Amino acid sequence: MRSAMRISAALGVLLLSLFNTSCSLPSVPPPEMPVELERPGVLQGDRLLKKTILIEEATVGLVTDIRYGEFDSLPGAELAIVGRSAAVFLGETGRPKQTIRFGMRNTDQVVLVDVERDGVPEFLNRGSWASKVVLFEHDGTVRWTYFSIWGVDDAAAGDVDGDGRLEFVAGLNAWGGVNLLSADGKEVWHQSDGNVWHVEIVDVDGDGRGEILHSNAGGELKVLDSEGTTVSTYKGESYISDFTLTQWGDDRIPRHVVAPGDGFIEILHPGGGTVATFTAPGVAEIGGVTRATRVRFAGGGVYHATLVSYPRWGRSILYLHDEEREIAYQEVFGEACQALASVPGRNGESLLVGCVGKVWEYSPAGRKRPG
Ligand SMILES: [Ca+2]
Ligand SMILES: [Ca+2]
Ligand SMILES: [Ca+2]
Ligand SMILES: [Ca+2]
Repeated sequence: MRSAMRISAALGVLLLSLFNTSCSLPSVPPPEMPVELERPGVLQGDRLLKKTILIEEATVGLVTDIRYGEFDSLPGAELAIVGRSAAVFLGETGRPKQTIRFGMRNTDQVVLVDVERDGVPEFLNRGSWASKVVLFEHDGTVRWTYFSIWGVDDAAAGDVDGDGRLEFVAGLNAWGGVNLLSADGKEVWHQSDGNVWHVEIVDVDGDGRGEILHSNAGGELKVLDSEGTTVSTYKGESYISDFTLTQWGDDRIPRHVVAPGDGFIEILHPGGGTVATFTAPGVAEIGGVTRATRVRFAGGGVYHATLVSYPRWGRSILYLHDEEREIAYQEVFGEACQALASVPGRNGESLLVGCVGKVWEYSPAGRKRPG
């Protein structure tokens, strides 16, 4: 009964987010905003961190991905700020080197990918009911699009067969199931399931090939191999719809699951099993967009950062939990910020939060900005 109510509530959230709050669904009352989200500001740990604006660039729109790496043929790393409308690459001086505008509007969550691993990044619009899955070329033109009559909930990129080229997986709404797409965006296989809210490709068993990890109408997580065969199905403490990946323990790349619950954040092994639970007042189980990263500040402070964004309430909440799993920092934003990253500086890392046309940089208070 409880799980049926959760599915109904999750459907309601999805429909309401689609048709905005003007749509009334009498059978599913809209969830109330947690009281902790009402007033934007730093709620805890205001002496821990210093917050500055890294970049303000309206042309990017809502920032949905931030990546640090070698993204052009010139020496030195770049910081990629990817938004719904454009991507900006910053050089080591912090100045923009290149701006790429996307040749299609109506995007949702655009992330940086490199399909051929040739060092030239492309961009994936992960898609939603309101937008297609789109692979943009490096110059922002459209390479291919994918859509389904069921509606897309999410899509992700990863190498499932270990040949060095990325495949794509699309999670579809209602009874659309899960579809694996080739590097060219063509359907390879289909597996049935209900409401595939969120998908990722992650190497669950450590053999160098990615497995498909997705949530479903039952609030479960499911692991599929490269052929689409179910490897495992498991549940967390909460109903899992949206989730994200983070580094935990010895992870060199993000591969542990982060799922929001009502008032807490749960970290799970990608193959199943809870490894940590963080108290997080104001976090709601359903309707959020979750981002997470580990951050190692100068001076040795190591924190697990989680950002949960609620488009329907125009709010997001940032938590930093310390190694004792206590809340070290808590901030509410008066907008639905959707990007979080830790990036290296000269002494330690800094934490970046991407909002609408803007990226905030957090570094330890009382120290010079690293980098
Ligand atoms: Ca470079
Ligand atoms: Ca490429
Ligand atoms: Ca491949
Ligand atoms: Ca694997």
